[in-house]
Amino acid sequence: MAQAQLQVPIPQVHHEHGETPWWTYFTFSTDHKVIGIQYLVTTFIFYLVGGALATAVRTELATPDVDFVSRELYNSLFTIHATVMIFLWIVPAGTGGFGNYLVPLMIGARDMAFPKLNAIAFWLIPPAGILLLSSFFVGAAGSGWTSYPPLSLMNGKAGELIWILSVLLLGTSSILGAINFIVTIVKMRLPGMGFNSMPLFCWAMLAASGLVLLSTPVLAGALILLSFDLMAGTAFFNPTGGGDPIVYQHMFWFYSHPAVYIMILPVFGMISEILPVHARKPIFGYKAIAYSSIAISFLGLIVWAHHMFTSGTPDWLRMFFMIMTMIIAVPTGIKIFSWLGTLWGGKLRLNSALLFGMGFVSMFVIGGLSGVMLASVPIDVHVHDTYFVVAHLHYVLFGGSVFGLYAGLYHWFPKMTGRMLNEKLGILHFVMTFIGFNLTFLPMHKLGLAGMPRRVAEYDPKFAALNLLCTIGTYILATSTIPFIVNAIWSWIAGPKAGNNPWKALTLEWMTSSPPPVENFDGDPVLVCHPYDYGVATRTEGVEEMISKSRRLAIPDGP
Ligand code: HEM
Ligand SMILES: [Cu+2]
Repeated sequence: MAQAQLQVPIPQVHHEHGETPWWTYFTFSTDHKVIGIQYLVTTFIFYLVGGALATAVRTELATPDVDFVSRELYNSLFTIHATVMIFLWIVPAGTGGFGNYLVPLMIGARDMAFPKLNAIAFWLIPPAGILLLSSFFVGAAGSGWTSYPPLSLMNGKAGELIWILSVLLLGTSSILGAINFIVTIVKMRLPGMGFNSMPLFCWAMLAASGLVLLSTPVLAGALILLSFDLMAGTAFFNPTGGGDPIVYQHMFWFYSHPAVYIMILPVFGMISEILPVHARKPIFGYKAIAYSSIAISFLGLIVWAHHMFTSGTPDWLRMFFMIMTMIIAVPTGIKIFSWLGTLWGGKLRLNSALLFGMGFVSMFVIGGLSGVMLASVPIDVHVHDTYFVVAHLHYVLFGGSVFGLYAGLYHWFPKMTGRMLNEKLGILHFVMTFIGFNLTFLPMHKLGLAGMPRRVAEYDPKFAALNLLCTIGTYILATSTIPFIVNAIWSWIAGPKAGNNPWKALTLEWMTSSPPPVENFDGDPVLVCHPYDYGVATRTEGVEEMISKSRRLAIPDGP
C-alpha cells in the first residue's frame, strides 16, 4: 500500500473563521457538518442540564436524611437525570454529532445520503428535550429511566406520559439517523475505498447503526403499549388486569442493553482514530478492531436478560445469559489490547486529546471488570439494585463515553472550527475531571458491596462518610466543565489558526481545509494508502515527507 491519503487540490481559501455564517446553525440546514455541530452543541447543553440534576441528586445524598428535596422530587431528579444523559447527550452526541460530522468526510463523500432526513432527525431533538424537562411543572416521571410497570403505572400520569412521548421522539430521531449512516457508509465511499481500508470510526458507526435499527423499534413498541396501559386502561403489562410486567422488562432491555453499545461503539471508533495519530504509530490490529465492532453488535443483541437475573428468570436461562455476557468481554478485550499495543512504544504527544483518550481506556477497563462481575449470577444476586451497579454504569458511561467524547472534541475541534484549543486549559479540564470522576464513583463500589440500595433519598447513617466523599467529588466534577466551556468559546472566537492538518493525521477529513468547504472537498479526493500508516515510511515523524511523496503518487490519471 502506498503512503498517504490525499486529496488534490487542498482548498486554501476556506480557512477563514466564520466561513459558515453563525446564523446557519439556527436554520434547517442540510449540510452534514452544520448538522453535526448542531447536534454537538445542543446535546452538550443537555449534558449541562443532566449534570445539574445529578448535582441536585448528590446534594440530597450528602447527608443520610431527606433534607434537600422531597422524596417525590428526588425520584424525578434521578429519573430525568438518567434519561437526559442517555437519550439527550451520549446517544445523540456520539452518533448524531460526531457521526454526522465525520462519516462523509472520512469516506470522501459530499454529504450524507439523505440530507433532508438528516435535518429532520436533528430537529426532533430540541423539542423532545424541552418537552421532557417541562414535565417538571406537572410532576415529572419518577420511576427510573427504566420506567418499569407496575410502578410507572401508579405514579403521576402526566409526567409519565410526557416521558414516554419524549423518548419515542428521540427514538425516532435515532432510527432516521441510523438508516442514513448505513446507506452512506455502504454506498458512498470513494471509489477504491474497500471496507478494509475504511477508517475504524466508520466501522463502529456501521455496527452502532445496525443495533439502532434492530433494537429501537422494540423499545418503541414497549412504550406504546405502556402508554395504552397508562391512558386507556389496557393490561398488557398491568398485573391487576392480568398483564405481565416481566414482558415489559424483556422488551425494554432488548433495546436498552444494546443501547449501551450504541453509546460506546462510536466512542470506540473515535479512540481508534485518536490514539494512533497522537502516538504516531500504525493502529495495532486494524481488522481485529473492525470486526470486533461487528461481533459486539451481534452479541449485544442476545444478552439483554442479564438485567433480569433477579426477576424470576429460570436457572438454565440465567446460565445462557451469563455465558453470552461474559463472551462479550472477548471482542471488547481485543479492542483494549489493540489500543494498548498502539500506545506501546509510541512517540506519545501528551496533549488533551490523548490524555482523555488514555483516561477513557483506563476508566473503561474498570467499568468492564465490574461488568464481568455483575454478569456472574451469584454476584449479581447480591449486589443487584445497590450502588455497585451505579458505580459500574458510571464507569462505563461517564468514564467510557464522556471521556471518549471529550477526547473527540479536543481532537476534531481544530477541524470543525479552524482554531486550536488552549492546551493548558485542556489539561486542567482533564485533571479536574479525572479526580472528580474517581472521587464520585470509586467509593460507590464499596457502598454497594456494603449494601447501600440505589434509588433512595435516605440511607443508613453508617454510609454517611463515603457518601459525603462522593458528593464532594461531584462538585469537583461539575466545576471541571468550566475550563472546557471557557476554552471552547474563547478559542472558537479567537484561538490560533489551526491549518488543515495540525496533528499530521492521514484520514481524509484532514486532507481538506479547516473548516471544510461546503461539499467538503474542492477537487476529487484520491485514496492512496491505508489510514493508519503513521511512521511507516521513516519510523519517525516522517509524515510531511510521506505526504509529499504520495502527492507525486497521487496525481490521478483522470477523474
Ligand atoms: C454522562 C454522564 C452520566 C450518565 C450517562 C449517567 C447515567 C445515569 C443513569 C443511567 C442513572 C440511573 C441508574 C438507575 O437508577 O438505573 C443514573 C443515576 C444516577 N446518577 Fe448518573 N449519569 C451521569 C453522570 C452523573 C454524574 C456527573 C453524577 C454525579 C454525581 C451522577 C450521579 C448519579 C446518581 C447519584 C444517580 C442515582 C442513583 C440511584 O439512586 O439509583 N451521574 N445516572
Ligand atoms: Cu446490559
